[in-house]
Amino acid sequence: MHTNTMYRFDNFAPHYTSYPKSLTVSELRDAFIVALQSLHGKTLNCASKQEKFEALAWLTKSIISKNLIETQKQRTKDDPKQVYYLSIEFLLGRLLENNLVNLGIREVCVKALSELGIELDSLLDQEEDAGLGNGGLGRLAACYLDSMAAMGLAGHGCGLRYRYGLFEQKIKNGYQYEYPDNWLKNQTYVWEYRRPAEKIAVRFGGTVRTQTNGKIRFIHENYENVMAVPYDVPIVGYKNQLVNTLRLWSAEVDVDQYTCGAHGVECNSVIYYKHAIESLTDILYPDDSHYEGKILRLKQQYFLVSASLQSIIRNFRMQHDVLQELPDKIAIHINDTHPSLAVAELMRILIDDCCLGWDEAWSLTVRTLSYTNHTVLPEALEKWPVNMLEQLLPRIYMIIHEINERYCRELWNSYPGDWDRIHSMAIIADDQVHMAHLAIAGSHTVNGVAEIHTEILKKTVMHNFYTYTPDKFTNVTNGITQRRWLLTSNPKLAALITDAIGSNWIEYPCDLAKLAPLSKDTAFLEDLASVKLHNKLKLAKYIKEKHGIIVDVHSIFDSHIKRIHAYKRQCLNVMHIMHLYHCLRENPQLDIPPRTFIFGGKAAPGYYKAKKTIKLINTLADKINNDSAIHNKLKVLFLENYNVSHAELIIPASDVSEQISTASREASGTGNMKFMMNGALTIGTLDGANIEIRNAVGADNIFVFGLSAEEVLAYYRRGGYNPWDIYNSDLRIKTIVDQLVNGFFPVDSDEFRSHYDALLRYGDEYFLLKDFASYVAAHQQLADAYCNQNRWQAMSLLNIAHSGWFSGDRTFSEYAAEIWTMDQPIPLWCQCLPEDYARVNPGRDVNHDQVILS
Ligand code: 26W
Repeated sequence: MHTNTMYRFDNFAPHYTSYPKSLTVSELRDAFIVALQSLHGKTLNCASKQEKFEALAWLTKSIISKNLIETQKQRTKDDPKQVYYLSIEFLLGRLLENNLVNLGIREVCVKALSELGIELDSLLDQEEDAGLGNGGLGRLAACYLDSMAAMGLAGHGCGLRYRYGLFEQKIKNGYQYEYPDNWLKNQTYVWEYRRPAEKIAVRFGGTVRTQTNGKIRFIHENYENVMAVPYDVPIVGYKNQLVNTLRLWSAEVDVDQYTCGAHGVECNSVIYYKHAIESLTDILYPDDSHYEGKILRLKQQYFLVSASLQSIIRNFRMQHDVLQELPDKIAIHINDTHPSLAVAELMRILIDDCCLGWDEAWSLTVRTLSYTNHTVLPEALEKWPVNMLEQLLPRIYMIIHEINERYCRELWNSYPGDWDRIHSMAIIADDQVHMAHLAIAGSHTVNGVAEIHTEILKKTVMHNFYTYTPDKFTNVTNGITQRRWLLTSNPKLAALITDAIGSNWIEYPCDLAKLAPLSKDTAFLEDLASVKLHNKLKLAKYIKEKHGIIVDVHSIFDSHIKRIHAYKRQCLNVMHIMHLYHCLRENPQLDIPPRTFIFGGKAAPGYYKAKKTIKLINTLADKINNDSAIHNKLKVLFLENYNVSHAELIIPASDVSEQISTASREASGTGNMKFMMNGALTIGTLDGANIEIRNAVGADNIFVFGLSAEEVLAYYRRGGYNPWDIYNSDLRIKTIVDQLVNGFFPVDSDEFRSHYDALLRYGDEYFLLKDFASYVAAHQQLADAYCNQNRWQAMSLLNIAHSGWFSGDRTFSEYAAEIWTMDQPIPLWCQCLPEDYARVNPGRDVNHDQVILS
């Protein structure tokens, strides 16, 4: 689908022009002083760093505000199709620098502040990360917001304004401890606009009765209203004066319903109610892999969906008289199943509030909604108990019930008598509501996030749905924003690239391919190496300050940063390090390039084994870092409280990117793309987007190992394999596995028993032992390659050169053209014609190899 769409549209010149076309250094400097005065009543000398940060953010926001107003005026006039991206997570990280870059005033700002004796970087560090997400899914949503704004399309996010984001991780004695992430210390977020006038009532509980007056009406009564108050966070387009919004909903008490004295409610009870209701949006669930049937989570999901859809339809009706135009003017995207109640809520609004009949409402609903799946892990698939839904959302449950009845009837017509198939596809089965089934039935398009992932969906998890409606299914490989992950977070590399090929790549990331011929230019490769060294020094400084550990900046910086999960196999990495350590202990003179292994990531608080993995990494780090016998050839670090800002520091400084999930388990991965774009080389399995990265960069410029997805799935079908065979035949493995429990580590002998048992007693579900030998071999190849620095730098450059495909701009233009069918011209993400693209991208023909599972 990528091939035909990206060249189809003419270039799109945004016609929005306004401030800050030409902001001078002195204007900005003076405005900053004024901002500091008005916000804090302070002069420069008396203000703290935090106050200076707030003043700069406030000033930046005032510039954004003008553009926001202009954008909205223009949109009201043009009435373009709007897309709403519904997601329970948006992992924004910090916004100040990104906003300055996107406004095109970062350099002016650096100069203005330096005239006042202030370093911009020191202010940037004051901003709290907005950590409203667990990991990949939330960060992807944030990247798409950036792409949508940069490409000038009317696309908005809808999410929740959690009072506390993903927990703050502290490591004590090697263990993870969780603390509340109090990111809204001052109660407000510098970037948001609170919009109480646009609040929406969301109904919970109560009963439904029918009223027949010629036409059946459903009357919902005795419910409890929770007010959803929107806070809009502006999303700034890249140098196009355009601002979209991320609307975050916060739960508040309906003051009219519960004023003191009214309804016999005591003042104390009001406070109690207020607390109970407002706690709805207090916390982000800290789990990205396990479905848990917690009622608060279901409440959050409905709250997000109901507030967003009511507000979308309200705005639509203010501008349009004909409801039937809804799918032409609005696209609503469901980011994983968490907002899939949108199917039933849209039906409710269309039937109960807008008085449409079922068939018409259903047609509009399906034509408006689309759904992305982000995981095939069976334990992550959401299913809500029928009685919970029925009690909490009685009207919504009635609608789901009806959707299910009709859907099953339809299936019966296609597969008469095939009960097993119908049961496997039903929306309600075994007293549970299957959210993915609801999302598939109620959407016009369903997509996976990497080619192999989509294939696996079609062949396994969603096979029956695919057979039934093959045209609904498509793939859209994930992407990341080059503006944050290269231009902003790696300014030295960005400048080097711009010097070499011009700045076109910022808007047309496939232009990066023009770097490829420079892989033969030794002088350029040396410049590339010095940029990496600069970034490594910066990270080393942070490590020294934060963790008191000195690392060798000439060692290989090998990073494994992501949520801690068995399928992501941090333990396989640990096993390899244990193996290297063993080799060095046996032979301290062993000639290997020195390595610094960097880990970062959070474990879900209830995920016992993942938390033990953190303890294992830290225990190994203590042992290795304090062993003088190995002459500093190995260092291991676990960086505390991994978040977006840490990723921005680690990725530009890394030589190697660990993407070693058990094949078939990682839907896509997006960290892999960020590393690639920053010139790190991937060591990885043929899983998720790694496959497409290999296609893009060529097999010589990536270190691939391990079982293929097909092999893994075949083992699963057969019930696994016998790990003892490997344990007994490979002494390296036996040594390491025994070390987990034989007193090698100075911990209780049962400390890592669960890891030992998972490998041997419980069949090594994630194939660590099976993939170990080929992982070690790939690491050996990697070490050999690193010893030839010229070759290494050339490989690194080719990774950067071929990373343009993984820009979120490309992903987003696929969504916009093929799924949301936007009516605006969709801007190009790539300027070259297909044949030119193939020429500058020898590894990746635009009609590249398809991933097909047999
Ligand atoms: C029910 C609890 C729950 C919560 C979140 C289950 C599953 C999730 C997400 C699907 C987890 C997630 O973040 N998935 C990741 O999505 C990324 C963006 O598409 C992919 O790159 C990752 O491979 C995928 O794990």
